[in-house]
Amino acid sequence: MTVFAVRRDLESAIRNMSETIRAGTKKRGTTGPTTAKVGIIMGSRSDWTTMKHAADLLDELGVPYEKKIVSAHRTPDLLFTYAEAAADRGLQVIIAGAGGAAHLPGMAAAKTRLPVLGVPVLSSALHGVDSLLSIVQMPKGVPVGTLAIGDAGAVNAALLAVAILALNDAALARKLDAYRDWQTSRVLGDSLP
Ligand code: RP5
Repeated sequence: MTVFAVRRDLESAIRNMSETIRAGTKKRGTTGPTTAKVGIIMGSRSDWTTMKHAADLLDELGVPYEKKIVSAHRTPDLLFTYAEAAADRGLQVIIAGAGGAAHLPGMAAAKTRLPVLGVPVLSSALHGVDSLLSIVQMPKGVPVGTLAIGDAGAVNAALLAVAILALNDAALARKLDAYRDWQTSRVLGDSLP
C-alpha cells in the first residue's frame, strides 16, 4: 500500500468518526416529548454539586424536571438540538448552570423562546465573578434571568421556575406559598445562642 493510499484511508476514517460523533451528539439531544416541565442543563459534571440544589428544590415541590450535561463549547451541536426542541417537547423553563466563560445560558436562550434562568457556577480561578458577568451581561434582545453565584443561585433559579409555572397552576402556587410560609416561620422561630 502506498503512502497516498494510507493517507486516503486515514482521512476517510477520520471523516466517518466525525460524522458518527456529530450524529451521536444530535441523538443525545432528546428530541422526543417529555413530561418534565423544567430542563436543568449544565456545562459539566463538575457543576452538579451546585445544580443539585435546584433539582432538590424541584423534588421538594413536586415539579417534574430533567437534568442533562450540555456544554456550549464541548457539545455545541447537542446544545442547539436540545434548546431548539425544548418548547415542542413540553418543557416550560430552562435552568442553565455554567462556570468560567459561561456561555451556555445565553446560547440556550438564543435557540429557544422559553425563559432561561442562568446560574453562575463558582469557579476556582475567579470565584464565580467570571461566570456571573458572562451570564448577566447579555446584550439586549435575548434575555437570561441571572441568579446569584453558586448554591443560592441554584435554589433561587428553581424557586423562580416554580413561580413561573405557578402562574398557570393553582396547586403549585399553593405549594410555593406553603414553602415561603415554612421559611418565614423557621426564621421567626430562630433564636441566638
Ligand atoms: C464550564 O466549565 C462548566 O460549566 C464548568 O463550570 C467549567 C469547568 O468544567 P470542567 O473543566 O470541570 O469540566 O463549561
